[in-house]
Amino acid sequence: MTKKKTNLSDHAELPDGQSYKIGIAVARWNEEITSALLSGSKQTLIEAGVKEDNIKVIQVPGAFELTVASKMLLQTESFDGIIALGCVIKGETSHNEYINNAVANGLTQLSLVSGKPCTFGLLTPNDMQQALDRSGGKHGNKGHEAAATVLEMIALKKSLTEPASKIGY
Ligand code: DLZ
Repeated sequence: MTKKKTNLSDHAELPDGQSYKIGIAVARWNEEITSALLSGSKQTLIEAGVKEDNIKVIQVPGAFELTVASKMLLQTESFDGIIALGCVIKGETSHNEYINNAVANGLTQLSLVSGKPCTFGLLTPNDMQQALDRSGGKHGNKGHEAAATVLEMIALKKSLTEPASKIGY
């Protein structure tokens, strides 16, 4: 029987990231959570061989700003991919739905228009405990998964666009 997939990082082998350049946009809102996501992402990039000098982190006030910040990163430097990190906790109103949908749609559009992966490291929990569980707790660290995913997508793009060198002919 196949095991239900609950965690992207359980299954992913990290590609060699030593030539990769990656931008990270991280929201300050719910900073306790987003700083843990950031640590998870950076740790994964370093494990894959990405050079510290090739990782740029920028902070934004809240998750709503993640899309435009990701676009700014892509416009100003030649990043291979972007990781967007944030945490919107459900409250009394439906603000979380507007922000989460805007970020998901924005990052999707940005990925399509730029042709570069912009991964969704936005937690959308119902409460603080769910956020803690996903930022280094019992459900892992989604910052790690967003980083593993951007690495895999960059490697995929390179495998499609950079033909392997031919020897002998
Ligand atoms: C306004 C707001 C609220 C209520 N909640 C959150 C949240 O839980 N997480 C988050 O990252 N940002 C929140 N924000 C701020 C918005 O993302 C945004 O920064 C402001 O609406 C200004 O555009």
